Amino acid sequence: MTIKLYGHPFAAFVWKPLIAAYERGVPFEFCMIDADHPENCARIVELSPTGQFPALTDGAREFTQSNPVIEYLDRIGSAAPMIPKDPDAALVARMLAGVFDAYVAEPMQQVVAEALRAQEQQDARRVSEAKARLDKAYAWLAGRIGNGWAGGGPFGIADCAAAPALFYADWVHPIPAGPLKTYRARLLARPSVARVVDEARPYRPLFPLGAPNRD
Ligand SMILES: N[C@@H](CCC(=O)N[C@@H](CS)C(=O)NCC(=O)O)C(=O)O
Repeated sequence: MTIKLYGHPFAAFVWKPLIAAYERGVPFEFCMIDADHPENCARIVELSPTGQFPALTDGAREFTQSNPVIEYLDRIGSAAPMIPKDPDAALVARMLAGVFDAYVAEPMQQVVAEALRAQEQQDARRVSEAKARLDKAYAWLAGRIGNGWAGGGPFGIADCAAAPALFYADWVHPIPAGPLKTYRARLLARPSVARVVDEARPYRPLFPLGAPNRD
């Protein structure tokens, strides 16, 4: 059975299962969501309540939401899992993945979403509120990130969430120098993360704020 992963290579939440699949050597077929693939666009509407991606199918099994998709990939193959086996470590890993999703990736998406609107429809207050949320998240995370991976153990689901969240958040609202910025650099040096960054590179002209000339 072929695992199919639906998404777009530039999409932050799609990077998460891509990184997990590359980490664990899971083979899959990438189903591109764009105007050239109307069949995939029709399928994602069935798979996801809002048509947002990623989604994954494996025969009759269908999942959307990046974190459950990563958890499903843990069942395939024998490489180290993205969710630690230890229950306490697993809870911390899921918690941190949720923090990166809700408090870094989502405010980052809000800033980008405003930039995608026509100028007269842009909501400056929403942008400043999103940036204030990012500042709080940066400070909280900087106090918790050490010299290794997010959960303090091996690379895992929290790092899969952190990589795209911090990558794009730094573009919209730079992360101050310190442990979080250093962690972002550490993530970018990880081969699975470097691979998704490279695969997304051709799509940088889609970034509405003008992609900076750096990773
Ligand atoms: N909570 C979802 C978030 C998914 C999400 O925001 N996906 C974005 C791409 S990063 C999307 O589908 N954007 C296209 C759209 O909203 O139409 C998850 O964890 O998968």
